[in-house]
Amino acid sequence: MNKNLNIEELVAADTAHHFHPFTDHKSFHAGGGARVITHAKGVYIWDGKGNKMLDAMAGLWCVNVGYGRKELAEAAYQQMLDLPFYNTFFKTTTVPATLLAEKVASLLPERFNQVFFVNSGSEANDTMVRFMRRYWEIKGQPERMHFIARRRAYHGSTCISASLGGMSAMHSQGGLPLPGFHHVQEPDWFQCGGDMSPEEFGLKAAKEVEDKILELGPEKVAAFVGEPIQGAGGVLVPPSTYWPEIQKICGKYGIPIVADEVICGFGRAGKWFGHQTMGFEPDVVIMAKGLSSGYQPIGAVAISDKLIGEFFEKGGEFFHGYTYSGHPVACAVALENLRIIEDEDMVGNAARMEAVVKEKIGALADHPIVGEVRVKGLIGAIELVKNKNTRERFDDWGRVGTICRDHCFANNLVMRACWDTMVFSPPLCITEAEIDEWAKLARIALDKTWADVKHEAE
Ligand code: PXG
Repeated sequence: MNKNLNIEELVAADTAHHFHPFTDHKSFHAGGGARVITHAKGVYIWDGKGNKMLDAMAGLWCVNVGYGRKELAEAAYQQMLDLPFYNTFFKTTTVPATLLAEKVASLLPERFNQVFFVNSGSEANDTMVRFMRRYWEIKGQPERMHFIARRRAYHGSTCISASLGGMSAMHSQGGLPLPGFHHVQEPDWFQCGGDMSPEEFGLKAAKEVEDKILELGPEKVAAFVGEPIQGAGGVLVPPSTYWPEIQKICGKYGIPIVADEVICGFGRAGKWFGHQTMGFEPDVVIMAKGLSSGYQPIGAVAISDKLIGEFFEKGGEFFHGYTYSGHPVACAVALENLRIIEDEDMVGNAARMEAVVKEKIGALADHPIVGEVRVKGLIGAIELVKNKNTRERFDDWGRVGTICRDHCFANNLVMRACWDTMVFSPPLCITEAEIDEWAKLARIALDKTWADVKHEAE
C-alpha cells in the first residue's frame, strides 16, 4: 500500500470520476463518498482510515482462499513474464488454459469433460444461453428458446443474464427481461412458506416449475436454471424435497438442468460443488468467483458429455467467444488457487466449520430480532423479523437490513443485507477463533439494530 496516500483526496477524486456499479447515485453524491479498502490478509480487510474489519462476505462471495496469498501473485507474475496474452480462438491454446480445463473437468462429476472459459459469471450465463439455443437448433428443435429460472435468482448483470435472473429491481429498468425468460417461485420457505412444512413447501415450489413447463409447452423449453442455494436472493437453502423433485420433473420432460455454481462452487457449501451438497445432477455447470478466489476475473461453463457430444458432431463452428476467453494469466492464477484449495483441504474446512458456525452464529437465533439462522458449509443467513413466532417482517422490507448492515460496518464486521436478511459467506480458511470473534461482533450489531427498531415491535 502507498503509505503517502491522502485518503480524503482519493475519495474526492473517486466521487468526481468513478461511476460505481450497484450504487444509489443520488445518496452517494450527497453523502461522504466511498469507503476505500486498501489492503487485506486472511479474513480481514483494512480501510483507508485504518479500520481492520472481519470480512464475513469474502469480498463479494468470492475470496475462497482468503486474502494475501503470495503464491497467486507469483503465479500471475510468472505467467505475465512467460506469456501475458494469447487467444484461444482458431485452434490455438495456451498451457494454463489447457491445464485449467483439464483440472476443472477432473473436479466435476465424470460426465463433464468440456469447459468453455469466460471472464465473469454474467458472461458464463450468456454463453450458456447461446449454447443451449444453438444446441436445440442442432437437434432440430429451434423453438426451444425459453428458459425457466426463479424469482430473486441472481445470474448476472448483462442483458441476458439479468433477464435470466429474477431480480424485480433489475427488471424495472431498461425493458428487461428480454423475451424468452420466465420466473417461478423461489424456494424460500421462511418468507413464502406460510403454514406449510418446509418439505411441503419445497414440493409446491417445484410444482410451479412443472406448471410453467406445461404452460409454455415442454417442446419450447431450453433449460431450467438455478443456483443450488440462491445467494444474492438471501441465501435461500431449499427444503430437502425441492431439488430431487426438480430433477424428477425436468427428467420427465427431457429438460436440461443448469446449475449456476458461481457462488456455491469450489467448496462454499461444504463440497466441491453446490449441486453435490443439494443432491441433484445438472447437465451444465456455471462457474466464476471461487474459481480464482477473485484474484483474477475468470468464469467457466462446463457441459456434460451428452449435450456436447451431439453439439460437436453436428454443430460446425459455434460463433461465440471473448478476446479473453481462457486468458493465460487468469488461468494460471485459477490453477494455483485450485491447488491451494486442494492441498489445504479448504473444502473439508468449510464442511468442518459448518458445525462451528451453526453453534456460534446459530446461537444468535435466541436474539429477539432473529427469526432464523440457516447455514450450509460456509454460506448462510440471519433473518431479521419483527415477530419471531409469526416470522412477520418489519415495514418497508430492506430498511432494517440496511440499519443492521451499517451497524456491522461500524463495528468492523462485513455482512451483506439482502432486504432484511443478513447473509454471510466468509473465506473458506476461516478458523474457530475468527468465527468466535465474528459471532461477538454480529451480536453487537443485532443489539444495536434491535435498540433502533424495538419500538416498532411493541
Ligand atoms: N451467478 C451467480 C449465482 C452470482 O452470484 C453471477 C452469476 C454473475 O457473476 P459476475 O461475475 O458477472 O458478477 C453472480 C454474481 C450481491 C452480488 O449483491 C452478487 C453477485 C454479483 C454482484 C453483487 O450479492 N453475484
